Amino acid sequence: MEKTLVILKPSAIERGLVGQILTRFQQKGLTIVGMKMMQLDEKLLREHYAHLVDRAFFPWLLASMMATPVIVLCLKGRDAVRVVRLMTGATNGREALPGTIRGDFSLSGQENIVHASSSLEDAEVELKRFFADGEIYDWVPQSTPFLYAPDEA
Ligand code: IDP
Ligand code: MG
Repeated sequence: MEKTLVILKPSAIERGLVGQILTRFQQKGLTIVGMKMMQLDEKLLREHYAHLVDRAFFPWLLASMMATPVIVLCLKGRDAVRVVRLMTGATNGREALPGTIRGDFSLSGQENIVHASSSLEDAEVELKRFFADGEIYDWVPQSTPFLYAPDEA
């Protein structure tokens, strides 16, 4: 089973969307195997957003991501990385399709509610970045036979 990282960004925390977003992932059948609140700092964000540090908007992104504590999630499921990206929608909330998290909750390219790992390789690196050893609980739900066929689980 794949694992992926989701961050409920300050835009989700400040707007009181945490419950609705968690509900979406749970309704889909994804398993929460890690979850905690943490305050991000500049050092960690420069690693996490290394591909964006030279962009003019990076100082705004930094401030935005440090504005409140965030909630980090590790979600587990079949093809979880791709499934969660589909549920997240396009980066810019104005372009994201209705039905996606960004499409339903955001009008912004920056204040776009959630981060989700974009590939399996990124997910592995990002989960190590945000979770310490012992903070991910690899439990198997009793409902697994009602979520997957035998060859999917
Ligand atoms: P992603 O979050 O959809 O993977 P990335 O290109 O990796 O998109 O960008 C990371 C984050 O940086 C975005 O989620 C958004 O918060 C912010 N960002 C990306 N592009 C812009 C922009 O053009 N203006 C402002 N913020 C941006
Ligand atoms: Mg990205």
